[in-house]
Amino acid sequence: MRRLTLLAVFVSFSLVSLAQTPAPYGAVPSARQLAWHKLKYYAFVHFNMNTFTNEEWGHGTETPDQFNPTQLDCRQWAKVAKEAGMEGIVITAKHHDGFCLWPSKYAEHSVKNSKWRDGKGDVLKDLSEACKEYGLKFGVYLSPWDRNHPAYGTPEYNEVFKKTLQEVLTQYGDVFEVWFDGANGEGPNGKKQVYDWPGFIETVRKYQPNAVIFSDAGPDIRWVGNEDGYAGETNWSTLNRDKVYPAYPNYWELTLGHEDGTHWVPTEVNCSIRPGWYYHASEDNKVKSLEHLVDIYYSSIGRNGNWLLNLPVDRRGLVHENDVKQLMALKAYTDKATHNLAGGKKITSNSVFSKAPTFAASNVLDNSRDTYWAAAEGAKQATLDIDLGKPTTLNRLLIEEYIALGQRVKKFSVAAWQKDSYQTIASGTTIGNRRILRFPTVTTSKIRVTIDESKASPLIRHIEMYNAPELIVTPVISRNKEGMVTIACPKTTDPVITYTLDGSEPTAQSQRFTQAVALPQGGVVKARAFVDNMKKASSPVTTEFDISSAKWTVISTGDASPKKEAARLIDGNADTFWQQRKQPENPTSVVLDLGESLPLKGFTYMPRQDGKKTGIVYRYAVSVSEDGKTWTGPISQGAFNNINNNPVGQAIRFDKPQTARFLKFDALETTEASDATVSIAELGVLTR
Ligand code: FUL
Repeated sequence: MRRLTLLAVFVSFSLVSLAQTPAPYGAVPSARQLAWHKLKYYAFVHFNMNTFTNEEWGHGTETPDQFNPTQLDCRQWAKVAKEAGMEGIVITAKHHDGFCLWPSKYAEHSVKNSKWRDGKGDVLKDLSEACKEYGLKFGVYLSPWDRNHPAYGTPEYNEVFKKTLQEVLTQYGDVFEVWFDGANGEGPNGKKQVYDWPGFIETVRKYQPNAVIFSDAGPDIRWVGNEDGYAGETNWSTLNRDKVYPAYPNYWELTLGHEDGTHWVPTEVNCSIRPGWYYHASEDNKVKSLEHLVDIYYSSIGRNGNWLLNLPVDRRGLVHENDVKQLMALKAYTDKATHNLAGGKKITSNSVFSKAPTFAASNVLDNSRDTYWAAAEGAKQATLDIDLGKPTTLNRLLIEEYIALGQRVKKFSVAAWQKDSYQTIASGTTIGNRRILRFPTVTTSKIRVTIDESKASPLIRHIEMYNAPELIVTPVISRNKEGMVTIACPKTTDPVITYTLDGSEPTAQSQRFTQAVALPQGGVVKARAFVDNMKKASSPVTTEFDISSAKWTVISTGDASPKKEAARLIDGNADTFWQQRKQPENPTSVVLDLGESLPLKGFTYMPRQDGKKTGIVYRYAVSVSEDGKTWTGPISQGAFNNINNNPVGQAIRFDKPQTARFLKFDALETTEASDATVSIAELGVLTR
C-alpha cells in the first residue's frame, strides 16, 4: 500500500513536471554544439605550401624554403575578417603535403626548416594573437593524409598525428573548431593508413574540450556534401552518425542529413570565394560576384548551416584586394538586408503549450534567443499571426526553432494578408537552427506563419522579417565555337549591358552590348548590367578567353570512329558534355586537330557541370604532335587534384611551351575507379 502511494505521488509529480516544459524530441545538441550554433559566418584561410607552388594538392616533395611570404600579416587577415562581419578564422595548419605552419617537433616539413624569418616564424602564433586582438575565434584545419611524413602508412603515424594535434591544441590558446579533412588522393598504389579516429577525437577532447570537431561524420559538425556553398533546402541536423565515416561515398546524404538520425551533427557549409582553395594569380579575376555570394549566404546561413567562407591568402601573405572588395560588398548588402521589421510587434497563436505564459507567442518576436513559443502538447500544426501594425514592405523571413529540445518542423508556410484574406507567399520544409525564406516583395500589415507538419509540437524561438535590397543579376559572358561573345542577363528585364575589352572597369558610359562580339583569338571581357535608367548597376564580371575552337575538330576519341557527340567537348558550352565507355585495356584518348600550328603553353579540362560525378577525369597525360602521327610526350602528366569535391575548370601549364597542331588527351583514371565511362565538358588549350 505504502509502495502504491509512493508510486502514485511519483507519477503525478512526473506528470506535473512533464506538463511544465516540453519534452525533448529525438537527438539533441550538446553544450559545445549549442555554442557553435550561435555562430553563423567565419573564415577559412587556405595558406600553406600550395600558395607558393601554385597547387591545390601538394606532393610533399617541396623544399621548406619554397614557403616564403614576403609581407605576411595575420593582423590584416583578422582585420578584414572582423570588418566583414566574420566571427573567427580556421587556418590550414597542415594540408595534404604535410607542411606545418608552425615549428613542429614531429615533422621536418615545417616552417622551422625554411629561410622564412630564419626558421623562427610561426604562422599559428601570429594568427592566434591577431584573432585575440580582433575578438575572433581561432580554429585549425589539419589533414590526416600526409604525403611527406616518413611514418605515413604505418601505425606509428597515428601517434605522430596525435602529438601534432597536441602541439597545435596546447600552444595557441582557445581553439573553437578542429577541421579534419577526409580527402585522400593516394590512388590504388598509394600508401594506406588506417586512421585512429577515436584516438584523434580523444586528443581534441582532452586539450580543447569546447572545440567542435568537423568531418564527414562529425562527431560534432558535418560536411555539407559539396564545396559549392549549398545546404539542402531540407536540412536535418540529425545524422545516423555510426553509418557515416570520413570520405563517406554517399556524400549527397550529408546535404540533407538523416531525418530522425541517431545523433545531432549539424552542417557547416564550406566554399571558397574563388574557384580554388589556394591562391592562384590566374584567379584574381574570378572572385565570386556579390550576387553569387548573396545566393550562397541564403543557401548556407539561410538553410540551417554555418558558413565557412575560404579566403585564399596570397603569396605576399595578405588577403588580396579583390577578395577584400567583395567581402565588404557582401557585408554592406547583408547589413541592409537584415534590418528587422517585426521586432516587438504583436503576435498571437492558435495553440500554446499548457497555456502557460512562459511559452507565449510573444517570445518569438522578443530579443532573446533563449525564450520560445511552444504549441500545445501533441499539436503537429499551429499558426502564428503577426500584426505589423501598418502596411510594411518585405521579401525575407527568418525563422528559428528552439533546437535545444530537438529539430521538429518538417513543413511550414508564410502567408501575407492581402485585401481580405491570407495569400501564401512562401513555403519551406525544415527550419532547424535558422532558416531564411526569400520571396517576391510584398506589402502587407499582417503575416501568418503556419507550421504545417511537425514531428512533435513545434517550438519556435525567433522570427524576423526584412526588406532586402534588390540585386541586379550579374551578366553571363559566353563565347561560342566560332569565337562570338554574347553577354546576357538571365532573369532581368531589359537591362542595359556595357562592356570593355581593354581590362578597364565597365561604366555607364562604356560600350553597350547590342550584338555578339567577335573574339576568336581570345581576350579579356568585362561587363556590367544597369537598370532603372542606368541608376542601378550589377557588380562587374570578368571572363578571360584563350583562342577559340573555331578551326578545331575532334579527329579521334580512341574509339574506332569519331562520334558526332564528340563535338560537344569543343563547342564552347560547358553545359554539354561528351561521354564514352572506358576502353578495357587502353586509356580513353581524345585527339584534337587545332587546324593550325599553335604555340601551346598548356591545356584546359572542364569537367561535366551537371552536378554528377560519373566519368570525371582524375589522372591525365597530354601529348602533342605536328602531323598527328609522330607524338611528343607525354609533355604533361598528373592529377586534377580535388576535382571530385570541387569540379571546376582546370588549367594546366606545360613546363615548356610546345608548338603543335595536334593535342592528345589521355584519361588515365577517373575519380571513381568503378566508373564505366569518361566524361569531358570542354577541352581547350592555353596559348597566352
Ligand atoms: C578538401 C581538400 O582536399 C581541399 O584541398 C580543401 O582543403 C577542402 C577544404 O577540403 O577535402
